[in-house]
Amino acid sequence: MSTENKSPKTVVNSWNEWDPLKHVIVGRADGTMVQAPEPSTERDWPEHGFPLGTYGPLPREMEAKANEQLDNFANLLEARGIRVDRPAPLDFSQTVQTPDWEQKSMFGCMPPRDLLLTVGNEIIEATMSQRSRWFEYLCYRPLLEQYFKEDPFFRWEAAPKPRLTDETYKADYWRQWEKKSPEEKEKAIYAHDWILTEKEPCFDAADIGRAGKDLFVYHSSVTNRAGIDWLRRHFSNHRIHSIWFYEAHGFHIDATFVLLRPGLALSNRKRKPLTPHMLDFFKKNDWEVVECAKPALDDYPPLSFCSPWLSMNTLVLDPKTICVDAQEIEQMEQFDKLGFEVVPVEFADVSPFGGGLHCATADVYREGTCEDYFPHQIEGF
Ligand code: ABU
Repeated sequence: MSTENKSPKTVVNSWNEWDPLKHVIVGRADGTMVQAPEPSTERDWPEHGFPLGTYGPLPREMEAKANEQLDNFANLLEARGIRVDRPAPLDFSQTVQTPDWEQKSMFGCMPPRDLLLTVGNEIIEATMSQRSRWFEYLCYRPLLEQYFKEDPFFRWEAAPKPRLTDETYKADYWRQWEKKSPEEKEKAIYAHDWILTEKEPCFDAADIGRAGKDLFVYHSSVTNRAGIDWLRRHFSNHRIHSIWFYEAHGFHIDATFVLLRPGLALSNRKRKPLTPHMLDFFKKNDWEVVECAKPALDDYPPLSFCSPWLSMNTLVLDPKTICVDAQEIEQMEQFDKLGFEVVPVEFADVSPFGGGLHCATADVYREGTCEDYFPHQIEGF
């Protein structure tokens, strides 16, 4: 598992979340930080040594456990004949800056899915919307350079780097949020009144669910309308569906609404879709949308910004085989009943490093072509 070339035949190709997986990137936990405060993010975990305003590397023993689980996962995939590449971590504790701002720390490179969006023979580096993650693409450059040399058809793209000045964020958003009454918070959820303004396009790649011609994009706290508009113009041969859910400050579609195989999607049992017509759209195209099982955890694990809904954060190896966090007994049982071969993967220690099995991976190659799984479109969705 190095960035060295193990297979001379790199081909970038992946159109959806389920075709047979043959080549994937698996992240690393090395040096991951509790990020320094920035307009979009403030960590406040006093009971675990990081009160508001403080930052620093996640404890070394946590990092070692997470890396062990990531390495084991990579080995498991390789044993199934899947090529695995790994990113090159940086010193994430360093201060970074652009002409517009200085940020006291970076984040890490555990979740490649957040940054890399593969659509067909193209990989896009997402804009990201946090200053601490602005330079994260550098961890993947050795791999992307390699793919570019090896695959003459690989389209290497980067979305416009956002300025991320104070104008990208609503002023004093978090203080104002704390002052809101429950009714006002409810109203904000329905209005998707999140921290990003529409100053410039912003999106995380993990907000996009891929189903051939149709791409579903979560209008979340890290993806704004301008970001969705940029994706719509960029993927002009695709249909981009902007969706959102009942969740304050939700982010990333892969713990909220997961496309499992043609005709089957998994929906979060708490974060209901708020987009009009969304469920009708799936029904009209003969897709079954099932509610996920009860997650193993009741709350966020220590030092993790990821929710218990990582229970849904799974990696489909092919339409019949799915990797699931081994602690998610009920979710595994549900997948079993839905006809999947379930591959349990010990992964609970990875959560504080930015996600679950889907987050921890980015597709490079899945067999298959661009298909139309939704021939019946609905006006306005
Ligand atoms: N990156 C997926 C995490 C999303 C969530 O915690 O709900």
